[in-house]
Amino acid sequence: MVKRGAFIVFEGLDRSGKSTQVARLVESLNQSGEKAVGCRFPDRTTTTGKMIDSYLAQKSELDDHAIHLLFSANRWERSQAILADLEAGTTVVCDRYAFSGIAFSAVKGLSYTWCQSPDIGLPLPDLVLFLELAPAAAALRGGFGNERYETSEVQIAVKDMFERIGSDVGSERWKVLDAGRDVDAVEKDVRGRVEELLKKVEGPVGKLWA
Ligand code: DGP
Repeated sequence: MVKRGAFIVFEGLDRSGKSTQVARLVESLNQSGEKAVGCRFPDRTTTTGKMIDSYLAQKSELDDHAIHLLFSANRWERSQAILADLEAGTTVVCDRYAFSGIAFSAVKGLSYTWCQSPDIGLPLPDLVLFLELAPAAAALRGGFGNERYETSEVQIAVKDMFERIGSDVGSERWKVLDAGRDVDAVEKDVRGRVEELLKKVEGPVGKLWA
């Protein structure tokens, strides 16, 4: 039987370096002979993703509940492909996931448990690497653009919400990494944690919030 792949998620504030670390991890795993693919949410290429992109670019308005459900649908659309990769022995490294979903929606005042519910049953990550960066430091990194949520107030509130989510997920699965270090140092830390994980991944993929 093929050993299944690991499901690894990066979370963090905007500008915390997630996309760079996802790309580097996928490349280094493949170079060392571990099959790995990257993915990101929101996936802006699908029909729901295009609606999300327009909302984020502030070209359209949507009720807070409706956009939350669209973000969740965007994850469900990809879920079978993630499971298929994992079962085929490919590690999946994902840039944001359902934890961003709760963090960004709950800070708008939606109920935390209501925010969790549409994501119940999604593939459960084996490891969540939370790239921690002070919101002020994140804002200095190239500044914010014009997308919705790219303001210091939102990012500060989101950071607090991520802390609550991390404690609900539990420290076995949720690891906080200092993203204030240089890119290579963060990459080395990531790689060390992923090597530990790959030694022990086994059994079926779990279900989120179940
Ligand atoms: P990115 O493509 O990683 O820059 O993310 C786009 C923005 O959308 C970012 O500010 C975080 C936010 N976001 C990501 N996922 C969700 C989600 O599930 N729900 C909500 N409300 N916002 C999200």
